[in-house]
Amino acid sequence: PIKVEDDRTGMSEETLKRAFADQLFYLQGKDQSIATLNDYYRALAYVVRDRLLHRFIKTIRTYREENVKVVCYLSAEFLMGRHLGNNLVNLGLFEKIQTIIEESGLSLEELLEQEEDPGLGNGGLGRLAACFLDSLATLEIPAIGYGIRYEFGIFHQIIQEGWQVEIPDNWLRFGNPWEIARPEDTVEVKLGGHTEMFHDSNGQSRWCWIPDRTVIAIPHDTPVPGYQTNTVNPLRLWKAEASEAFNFDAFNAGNYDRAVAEKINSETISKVLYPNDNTPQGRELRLAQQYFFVSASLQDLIRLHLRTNRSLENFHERVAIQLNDTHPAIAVAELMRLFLDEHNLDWDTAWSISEKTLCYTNHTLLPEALERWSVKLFKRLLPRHLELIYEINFRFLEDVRTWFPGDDELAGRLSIIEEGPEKQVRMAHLACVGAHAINGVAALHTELLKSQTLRDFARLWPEKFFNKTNGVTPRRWMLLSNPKLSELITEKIGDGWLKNLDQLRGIENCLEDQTFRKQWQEIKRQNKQDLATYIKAKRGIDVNPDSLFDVQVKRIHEYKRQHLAALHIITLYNRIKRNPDTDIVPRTFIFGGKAAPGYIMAKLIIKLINAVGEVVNKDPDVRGRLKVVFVPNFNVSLGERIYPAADLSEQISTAGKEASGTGNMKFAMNGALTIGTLDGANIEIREEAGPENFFLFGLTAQEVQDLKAKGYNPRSYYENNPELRAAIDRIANGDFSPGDRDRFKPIVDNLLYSDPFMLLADYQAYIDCQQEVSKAYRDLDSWTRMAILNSARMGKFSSDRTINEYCKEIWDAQPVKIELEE
Ligand code: DL6
Repeated sequence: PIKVEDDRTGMSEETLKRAFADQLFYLQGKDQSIATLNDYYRALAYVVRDRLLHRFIKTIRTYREENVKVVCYLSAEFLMGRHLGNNLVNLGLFEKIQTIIEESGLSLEELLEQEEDPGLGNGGLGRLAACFLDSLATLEIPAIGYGIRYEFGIFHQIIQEGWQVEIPDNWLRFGNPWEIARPEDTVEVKLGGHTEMFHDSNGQSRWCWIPDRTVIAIPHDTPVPGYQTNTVNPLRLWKAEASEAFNFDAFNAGNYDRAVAEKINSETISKVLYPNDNTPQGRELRLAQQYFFVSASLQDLIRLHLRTNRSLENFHERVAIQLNDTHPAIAVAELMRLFLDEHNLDWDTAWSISEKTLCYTNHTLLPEALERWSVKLFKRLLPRHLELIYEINFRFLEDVRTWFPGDDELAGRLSIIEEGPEKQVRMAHLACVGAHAINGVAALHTELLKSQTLRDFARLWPEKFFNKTNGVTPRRWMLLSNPKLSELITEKIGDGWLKNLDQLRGIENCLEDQTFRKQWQEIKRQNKQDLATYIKAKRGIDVNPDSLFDVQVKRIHEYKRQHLAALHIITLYNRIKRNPDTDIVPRTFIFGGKAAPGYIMAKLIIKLINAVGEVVNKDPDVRGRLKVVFVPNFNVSLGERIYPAADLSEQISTAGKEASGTGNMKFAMNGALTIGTLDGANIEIREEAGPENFFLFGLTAQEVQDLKAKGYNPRSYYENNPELRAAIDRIANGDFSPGDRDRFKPIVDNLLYSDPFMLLADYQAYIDCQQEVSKAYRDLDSWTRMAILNSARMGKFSSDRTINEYCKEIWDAQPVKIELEE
């Protein structure tokens, strides 16, 4: 056996120092006299990667040798965030490396800042996938994340004159030390063409697919370590390349242009992430992306399976595939195609194995966010899959008709194909029919799925439905991002909470300890000061760390109602303008989040927030008591700075619209109080924290529906509420758009004449509730008690709890210990 050199694995300070110098010299080709910060970052990254690699290799070997069941998480997005800090934390090397780096006269913080934040996701859905990978490895569950290695991740957002401007995210420009290309595991993915009836020598006939192009999928693996375990699971992301042979044919035929065009075309597939959150883009390239990574992943899984198993009959006993929303739902048809056309299983066997393997998570209730693909497009890109979908649908609807004879409407509602002027494939229906488990991501969300969005499926198969309330990893979202608070907690209750977040309850015992409360407060104050320094550097705005930090960071979307928060700010401003001596609690309103580039209303909301800031921040009457800051380019790294510094977490979506939310959990863990509606996981956060430690306002999901049904007239709220009217008038009059009075007219008109997200109905309740918030903040000690209780009671929202539930109730997956030889 090959003996691994100690310099690559050793964890002692001596070895780590030597390894650092070695990597700098031999990998970066530099010594200390000429090395840049980026050289040091890369040298350190390789030191850490080396320590992951032998665990990684051992993990994979163990899985294969023990023929274990593996969880495969198929997701079009993985919003991993920076790797270096997290890997140091999970390997238990953070402090040691910090000392070494500081002894070399460098700052670890500065080196960590050198890493590009890999933004291969849009928001909650992609970040959830990343938290799940951390929990899977920490719980020692054999798992693979499968996705796309986008060359360009989510765009960088800059703010110019208050407007969002998008800059391409060329994150791979300087290489990526965390990934390892595995060209030997390349697979081919076919696209296009047509199908033909094929007769074999036994007189059997069947359809077969004659594709017209092939794309090569090259896997790039990123090791994902668990916290204080030896498990290091792979995140396997596929890069698209042109098939050599294909280009060659065209090239040889003298068609050079076509060869080049096809090469570019193929490589486009993994070029860029679609920057849409909760609003799918019905583009052909997007469907090609989905099929590309699903096909590559399923082929990879079947290959891996057949390496240690004699047949596919036990595939579902060795593999559980989770579909992260409908983006990978084409897996239902692709798995059938592979089983039938490539591995010669009969339909019933193939279907039974496929169904037992697949599980589907729904992440949205917004009807416009449910993916549909036109049958025409499907036929052009995936003709064989369309046939299979028709066959699956035919068999399914036959069953429906037997179970509910005569109910033709039911069959129409359940059908995978939506009839109409242009026929569509309903991807959520495909996923529901093809999976044995369907889940929502918070209790209310699952209830609404069962009673509304997927009602007919829930009637058909109640046993398929589960709730799996989301969670987040406390390693990144507490230990790494809020080290001071984590240290204080560990000092009081030991470090068991990092693997069992329920233990946080232990800090409730310190509630009466005044010194503890003071320490807690002081840490929050320091985190706020750090954020204030960052804001000053980025935006040139002075903010007062003793003011209440009122924060809303998330994608910009009308249903999330950033503009309701803007109406609150304008209301406070109006009060000051009416009476400059009015007694108000100083607040800093911090916003962050990206708008989809084509979402005009969301972009206008960003402009409005910045415009309000321009006026409020500079008005002498305000005397600095209100500050409005839009922090550009909200991403995982920025989240790590912001959550620990928040006093108030804004979770103010229209009830029934936010599936779960996960930022809400990160805030509360870090001791922010929530102002929120009864939506998504807010409900469960409030239950855990205690209603007395949560600022609740607004219509319930039921009330929202009732009001809509009754006939909602937003204008009557405007007419009958002078403060609301004054706030909206200030926008409409052009006070925030000098020289362009009508700039915000689309927002004003939308609110007055349709207001689909019912801001006006919730306005007064929100303003009153904010008044309660201000009152509570005046007594900082009592506020701190509530903050401590919030943090102490967030154990439920560890993604470890979520993953444990998936393992037991959906995946039937067990932990596997990875032993390292000495
Ligand atoms: O489940 C993760 C996350 C939820 O916390 C958010 O509430 C929800 O909006 C988000 N859903 C999506 C849907 N995108 N699509 N399709 O991002 O999922």
